[in-house]
Amino acid sequence: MKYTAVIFDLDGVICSTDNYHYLAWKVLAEEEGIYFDREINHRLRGVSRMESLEIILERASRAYAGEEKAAMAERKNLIYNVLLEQMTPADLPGEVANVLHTLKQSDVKIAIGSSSKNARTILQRIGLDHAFDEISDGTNISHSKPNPEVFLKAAKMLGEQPEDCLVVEDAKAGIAAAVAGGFDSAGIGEAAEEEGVTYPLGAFRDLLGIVLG
Ligand code: B16
Ligand code: MG
Repeated sequence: MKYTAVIFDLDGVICSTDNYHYLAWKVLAEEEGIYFDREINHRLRGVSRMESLEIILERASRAYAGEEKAAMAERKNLIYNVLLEQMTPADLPGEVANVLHTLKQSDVKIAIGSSSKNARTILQRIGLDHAFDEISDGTNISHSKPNPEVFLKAAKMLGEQPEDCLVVEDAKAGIAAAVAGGFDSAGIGEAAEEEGVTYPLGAFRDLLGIVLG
């Protein structure tokens, strides 16, 4: 076995919640008359809620006070949570479910390493609330990716060293966080092209060959 544990990012790796993030931010942006599109939304992957808002406000025509920003982030989260109510176990891809099951059967520890404060809600909606050994998410970190804190905390919770864990990511910020923390990484989609990625993943199931060797 090449790795004793695998730390999975959530949004864009286990399930696809990026469209809900887009739709919720779009409501806010339109209310404020700020230009926002899917390309800008792409830059929000793996980045915290407040940092996402700062990226959106780059296009604003006026400055926003701290309390206004906090209220906007809270409102976005309320809209996002309403959208999340549509999610069901059908939103968990079968290939992902199979890989998680095989890793568990092979005694590989699995954890979540997500910037989201809604990670537990999402996992519950897709039927994975008891699937992971540990969950490190936006509720237990002070620094968002590309800071490695979320992955270092996940490794610590698992009782593993970074070099024994593989991080699976879809975002530039996530691969940078893995590199900064001393983790090998597997990159999905565009993250497969990122500098520093250890394994570009063609298909999710390729993880099994990498981890179980
Ligand atoms: P929340 P990940 C990230 O999830 C999303 O990719 C990013 O777009 C979002 O801003 C961030 O979570 C915070 O989410 O508002 O729910 O706390 O990719 O790290 O699983
Ligand atoms: Mg992600």
